Amino acid sequence: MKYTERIIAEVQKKDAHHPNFIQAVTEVLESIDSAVEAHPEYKEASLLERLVEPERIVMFRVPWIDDKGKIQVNRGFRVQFNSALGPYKGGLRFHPSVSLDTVKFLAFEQTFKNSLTTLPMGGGKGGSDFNPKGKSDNEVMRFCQSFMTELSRHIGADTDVPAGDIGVGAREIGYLFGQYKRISNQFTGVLTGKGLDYGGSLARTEATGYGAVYILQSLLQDNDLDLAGKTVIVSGSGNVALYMIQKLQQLGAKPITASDSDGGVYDKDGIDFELLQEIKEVKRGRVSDYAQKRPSAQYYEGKGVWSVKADIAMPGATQNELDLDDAKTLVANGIKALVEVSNMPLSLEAIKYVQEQGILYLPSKAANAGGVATSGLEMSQNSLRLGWSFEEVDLKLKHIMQSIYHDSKQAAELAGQPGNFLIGANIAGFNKVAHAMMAQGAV
Ligand code: NDP
Ligand code: 2IT
Repeated sequence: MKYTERIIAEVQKKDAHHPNFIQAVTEVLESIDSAVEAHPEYKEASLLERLVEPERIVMFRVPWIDDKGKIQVNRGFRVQFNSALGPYKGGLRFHPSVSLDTVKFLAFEQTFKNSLTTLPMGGGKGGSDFNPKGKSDNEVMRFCQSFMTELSRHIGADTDVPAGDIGVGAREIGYLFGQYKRISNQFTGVLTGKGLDYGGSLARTEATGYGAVYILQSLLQDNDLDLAGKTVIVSGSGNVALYMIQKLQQLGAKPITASDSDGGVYDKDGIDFELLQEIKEVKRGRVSDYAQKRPSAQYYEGKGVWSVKADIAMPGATQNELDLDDAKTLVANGIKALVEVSNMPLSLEAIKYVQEQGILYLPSKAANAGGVATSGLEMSQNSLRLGWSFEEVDLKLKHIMQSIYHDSKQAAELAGQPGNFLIGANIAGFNKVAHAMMAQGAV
């Protein structure tokens, strides 16, 4: 049995109750096999055993008082997965579906993604099963203050730097930062995604969506295709999906769908970015509100957007949003490219199918790395105690996405799998982490 296969089997056994984590580990280990086999010293050093075991997991009670004066209790998590390349870095997710499995898979993925950015960041992720939806601002604030009261013991600008993810945006980061500052008596870059008035970076809000479109551009150009004029199906309507839609339009493409957990909208005239932004960011509304305001839009309750015919698909909502049947529908509809923008949006079978069918495919570790890369740039600005212009940050983001494309492509070629960006991104991300872990000894 190969070393990678043995470790996958061990994780399946040890973490049998963590299916998403098993899925993420399987995807990575299967694809880095050639890079691992080329270095017998990795097996000697039990490198993979260490790579799949988080350095530290913190789980805690989050009690908070709702508007009726009742004490509510949620569960909080922070998984500090790997610090070989820098302080733990990764977002916080507030969603009722969040479990230890969710944050473990995300922190594992984050380790390789952060490596791909080439910035000095280790991998971590956290969150809670708290649902911000339908809560008042005061309730969200009291929850965030309680959450940070415990989390503050475990993080720091040189230790672990959280950011946003699903359910954690500018409002939540503001409350979390305020409480950290109050407890620690320090104004430091302990969180990213901060407001522009208090240490945030220009272009961080837009970065994940913009970055995904920049790397899509590299992929299309490399294949003699033009982004202008292409129709794109997008899922989600949160931070990532919104700014992906904006950048696609700026570059002449036509995004025609958006969705949330209640349903999807198809707008034959192309999504009206300002209207969707107003509904989602200002009013905290639903995509069904969008459909009501746009005569050209159709709303599909409870349905995904994958049956809409288009040139390109960019899932941007959550994990496992496309299974094998959805992938077959996309291929049957003549899709040319699929860019994963949410974390782990495709099942293992769906990825395999899309690749076998010769669809241009970019995995999420490469495609959504622009968010955390710009968080890395926010950390740099905080350390320097100065701020760069939007154009400067955006240009750096563009260069990072181009170099992720190039490094992943090159790693795939070296592995004898030209054009396989799953293998390329995973190997390029893994190599750096592996070298650093070997250099740092048995830790
Ligand atoms: P938001 O909370 O801003 O938006 C999430 C969107 O996805 C909403 O439209 C939400 O709909 C939908 N959604 C969430 N959970 C589900 C679900 N279980 N089923 C169906 N729809 C769902 O989050 P982001 O836009 O920040 O994150 C989207 C994805 O991108 C996530 O996978 C995240 O991990 C990833 N990502 C985010 C980065 C960032 O910088 N923010 C960076 C890199 C990756 P509803 O309102 O109904 O819940
Ligand atoms: O999944 C991700 O990369 C994020 N949610 C962003 C993490 C960060 O630290 O900016």
